[in-house]
Amino acid sequence: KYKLEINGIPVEVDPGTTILDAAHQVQVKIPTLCYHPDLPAWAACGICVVKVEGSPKMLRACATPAGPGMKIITHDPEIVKVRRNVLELILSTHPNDCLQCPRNGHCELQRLAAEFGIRDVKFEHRVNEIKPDESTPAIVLNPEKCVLCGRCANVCQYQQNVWALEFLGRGDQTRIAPAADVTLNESPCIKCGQCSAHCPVGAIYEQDETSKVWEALEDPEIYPVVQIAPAVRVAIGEAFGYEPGTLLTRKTYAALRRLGFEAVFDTNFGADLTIMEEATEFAHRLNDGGEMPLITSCCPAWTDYMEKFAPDFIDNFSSAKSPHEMLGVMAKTYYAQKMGIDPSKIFMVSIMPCTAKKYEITRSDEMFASGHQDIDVSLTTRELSRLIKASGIDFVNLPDEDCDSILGDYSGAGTIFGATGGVMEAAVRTAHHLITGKNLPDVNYEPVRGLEGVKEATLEVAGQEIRIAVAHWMCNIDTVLNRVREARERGAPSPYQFIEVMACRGGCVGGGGQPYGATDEIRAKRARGLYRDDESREHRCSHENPFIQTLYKDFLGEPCSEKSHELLHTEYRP
Ligand code: HC0
Ligand code: SF4
Ligand code: SF4
Repeated sequence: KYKLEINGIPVEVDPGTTILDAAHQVQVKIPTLCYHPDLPAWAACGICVVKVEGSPKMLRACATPAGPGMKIITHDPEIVKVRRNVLELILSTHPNDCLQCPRNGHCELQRLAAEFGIRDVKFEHRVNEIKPDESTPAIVLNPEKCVLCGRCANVCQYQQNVWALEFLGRGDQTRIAPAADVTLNESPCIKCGQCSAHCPVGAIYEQDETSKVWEALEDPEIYPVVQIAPAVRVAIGEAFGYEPGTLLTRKTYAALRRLGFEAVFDTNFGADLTIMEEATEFAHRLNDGGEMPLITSCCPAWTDYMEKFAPDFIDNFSSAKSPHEMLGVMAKTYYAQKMGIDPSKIFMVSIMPCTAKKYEITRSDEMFASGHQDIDVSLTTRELSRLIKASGIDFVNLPDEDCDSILGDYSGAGTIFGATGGVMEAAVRTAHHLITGKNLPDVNYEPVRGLEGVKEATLEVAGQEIRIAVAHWMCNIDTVLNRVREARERGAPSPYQFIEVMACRGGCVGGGGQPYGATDEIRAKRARGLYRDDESREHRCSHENPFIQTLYKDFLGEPCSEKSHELLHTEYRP
């Protein structure tokens, strides 16, 4: 351990600790802008400068290791003046239309300006006028607002392995743009939204579709219904002052009813349905020697990635649609028939932790399986919190309410979908039952839980060894795919039979549409919230959900039946 002093306070740190982290340890907050705890320090902005006794120049706390014996000053009038200057320079090229900005109230630049008491900027105000790129249905890029922090490019290139964003131009013409200066839609972007979750300002954000939802809610001709994704319930509270991971399922149902939705469903029910189809598909492949491994396909950023970068795995993809799509079709067929509602009047809104779901809902003809667009609008968790706030609902003091059980009551397996490993765990619970006729002795399948990038496990089912891999956060996916490719080249059997992939770090709990400020600590807390939900459910396995059993009995027949195929399955194309 190194011993040093920060503002006269002694501190002991491990070698390699940055000055920024050492300061955190003794409750000293050094302001930052380009730095993000998920990413390696890039030292672009210069706001975190500090003085180190004996060093002639100020050093950047985010990128300088704390050394033994250092005497560090983090705040004095001279340092504050330098930081102010940096901020004023950034503000001099930044549009000052905060009122119209999607990040108003959540902007790191706005917060810093307020903390430094900046009301006026001494430099001339000149903004590079660049039109926003609205070419994708998922995210908007508005380079005019960009502060050149580099977070989005780092996330896109190194964390997501997509390389859709980079800096173009030089000097004061430098701007963030899709590589080769094409539109985002023409770029390899997979719409994961991680850039929007990491941008400190309003330069990248989700396509805001709240006004479409307001219109539907006000139209007397329309029957608006809604569903919430697994990961929303453990993160929405962050917008209302709750600890990350607080389980707020039933308050969210109540808020949605007050907003005016006629029926409130739960994507977790859709997740149970996905498991019935996917586990059956797995059992068929296993027994009939089908294409192995089976790879989960419920993450639309991942399917987009696969179609663009790994089309050699198309035959491995599960054809089962994602849970919210399945729920959308069921609402416009089964539910509509049962309730005697004209499906063309039903307006289905999905509340998702995700920006890519905005793209998924029109990605192919199969997303219109009910004869209508199965999901009309997909909102992010952030958009839902804005809807709730704008409608004057006192979320914190809402009573708990129930959802509409028919497409709402869910098993514990459905809820853990929102955490990396959860889809696999849910699938294992039901696949084991399908193959052996018995539930696992312990349904808690720990080897697939946690934030490690690649998790592997071997499960014994009826004397057969099933090898499993779970990968999340796109930079980890190639490791797993390459192991399968190597085996293919050697003509050897696949090293895995079943693979789960989620594009975002931590799975959907870390989705690109979740409340701002996620770190691994926060992702882990959100995941723990889902596992607590799982433990508290009466049924822990999808096949035990009585409403799922009724749905098959009354409407679908068997899992993977002809009707299921027509409504609940899709295809992938290179
Ligand atoms: Fe997910 Fe989903 S679990 S992708 O991560 O599979 O977005 O939460 O809603 O559809 O259920 C996101 C989360 C979902 C879907 C489910 C899956
Ligand atoms: Fe890159 Fe994802 Fe952003 Fe697209 S949405 S630019 S893939 S980080
Ligand atoms: Fe940073 Fe946002 Fe600009 Fe990307 S778009 S460089 S995250 S300010």
